[in-house]
Amino acid sequence: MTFIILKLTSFPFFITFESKLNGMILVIGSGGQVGQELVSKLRQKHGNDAVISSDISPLKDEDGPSIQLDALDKAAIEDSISRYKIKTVYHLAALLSANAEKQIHFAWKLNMESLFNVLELGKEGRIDQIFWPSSIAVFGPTTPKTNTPQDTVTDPTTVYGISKLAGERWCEYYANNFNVDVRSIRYPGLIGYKSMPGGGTTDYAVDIFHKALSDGKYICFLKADTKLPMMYMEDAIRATIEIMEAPKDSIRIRSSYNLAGISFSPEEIATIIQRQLPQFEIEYAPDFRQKIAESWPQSINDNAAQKDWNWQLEYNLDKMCKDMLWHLK
Ligand code: AKB
Repeated sequence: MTFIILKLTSFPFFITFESKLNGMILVIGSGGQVGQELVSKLRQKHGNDAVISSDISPLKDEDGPSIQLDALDKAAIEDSISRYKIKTVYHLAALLSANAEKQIHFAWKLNMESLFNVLELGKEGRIDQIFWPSSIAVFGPTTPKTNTPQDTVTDPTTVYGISKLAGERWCEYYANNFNVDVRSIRYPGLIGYKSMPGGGTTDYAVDIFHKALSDGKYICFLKADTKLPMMYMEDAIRATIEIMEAPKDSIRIRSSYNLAGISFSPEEIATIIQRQLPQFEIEYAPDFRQKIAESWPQSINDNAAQKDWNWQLEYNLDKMCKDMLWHLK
């Protein structure tokens, strides 16, 4: 148990609080869509100085310690772990589905080797806990399309999906054979107003809000009725922190947990946006991402996450759209 001194800049005194942290937290890939919001939430919770953000490019406007770190550079990660007394790693660096199709070998290298770098640190007992995100991309065209179960056919047809499925198997292997405390969630498409997604198939669901407000019009790269599971960032960040804080014994699944989120199609979200912005227009020009989207489930069953670590969703489609538009306006 560590005691952390938190300096409140708006108050001329220090407060001390007891944190559940046994050491510092490192977030690898902090510059991405999830990283930016996760770092900020973890800093609110544990204090700015307890969370080291890191990315391959230097990060700007940081509220706490930040380092430049290549997820493929094992020696640099090891050095940071020792130097900053890191005990928990959130490893987020990856190439997402659409980008990975353009650089298949690099995507495989980045997504797999960087995971091994972190799992090995867990095996060597140098860190206590690892979070690594998986994705609905582990599913494929022969997976049941609706209410997709936790354990079912996984036959991904994208490089990203193949790397996430392989990663899940390795996480379970390191947990079972080397007692590594690695925890994971199969993220649906993520939607937030603070950060932009980078190179995924579900990116349209963020772009649509920005274009609705700036241009009053959006040209969608998926067909109107392409239903996919998505989740508001508030819920996704809460899920990430809740799974990491759950008692070790309650995490029965060491590959990755399904999270359902909310399922909708481009035409459904456009209709909801039109309620607040009646002039908004949407057109459809499907590209290569349509095939990827069609290979993924339309809705997910997350009973296992609900049962094991009490997962509960807070944002439905209406609530998410209202919050997105309010913040972006
Ligand atoms: C993507 O579209 O690649 C990601 C994902 C579903 O993992 N958002």
